[in-house]
Amino acid sequence: MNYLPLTPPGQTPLRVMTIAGTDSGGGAGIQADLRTFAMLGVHGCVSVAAVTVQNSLGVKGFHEIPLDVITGQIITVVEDIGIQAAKTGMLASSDIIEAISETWRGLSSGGDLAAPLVVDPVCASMHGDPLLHPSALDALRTELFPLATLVTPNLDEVRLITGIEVIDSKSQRDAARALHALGPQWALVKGGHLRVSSHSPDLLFDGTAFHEFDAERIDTGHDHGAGDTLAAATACALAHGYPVPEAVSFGKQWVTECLRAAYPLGHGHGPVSALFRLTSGS
Ligand code: PXL
Repeated sequence: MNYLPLTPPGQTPLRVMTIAGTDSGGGAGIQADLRTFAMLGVHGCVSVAAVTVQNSLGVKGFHEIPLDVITGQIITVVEDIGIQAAKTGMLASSDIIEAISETWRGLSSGGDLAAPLVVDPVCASMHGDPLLHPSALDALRTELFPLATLVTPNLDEVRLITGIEVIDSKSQRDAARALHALGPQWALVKGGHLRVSSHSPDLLFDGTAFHEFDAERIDTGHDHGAGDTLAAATACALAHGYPVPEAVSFGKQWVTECLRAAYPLGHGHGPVSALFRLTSGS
């Protein structure tokens, strides 16, 4: 695959912010995002929205960060450092989603921020442990989705957000239309959990045309952080100015390589690995 352009040593790289939750096991969330940012040559900034207590076996609990601390992290970074893209992940509650949306709208309308926003609407861990209060789905739909350049739900999240059960390519298209109707510029319906073939087709829609992304399905038990990694790499490509379909294509290739390099960790599910770039000589 072709990687993103790198910045020469001593020069300021592009900055991408992740607004999400931390994973004490280091596999998903902010830790996964920062690994991908670093391996793609991007300077990662963070707004920690929640701290999870978890290992490879599951999420034991989480702590929500106070709203002014979450929004303060965004504002202080944007004012000084500047960001060329952002992504959201685990946001835990409707109050957090509303506060982030209000901050994003304020910075954008004030002219301080003109960056693409990737919204990965994380609802639960791969073990099924909740990472978003069910009462927050409305805030996700009405507050954050309209601000998004791109939303990247998996099939469980599609069902929770739109009520559509994706079982084939027709229902995948219906879901893409329903997601797009909520206001994002682009909706990506990830087909990774749609077991129709040896491939994992993702469908991207901008209200006009459908784009299909097919990639080899990597069947691994170690895919913790795959969704985060796809959204993080896509955000990096957007920061470089790639059009959304090219950015998604890049993110998809990146997460496929990270899945190929996934490793066991602890007694449960291991993470996808962006670290392959350090070992493959590429
Ligand atoms: O992969 C989704 C995800 C995102 N963010 C955090 C998580 C998880 C999955 O467990 O823990 C913090």
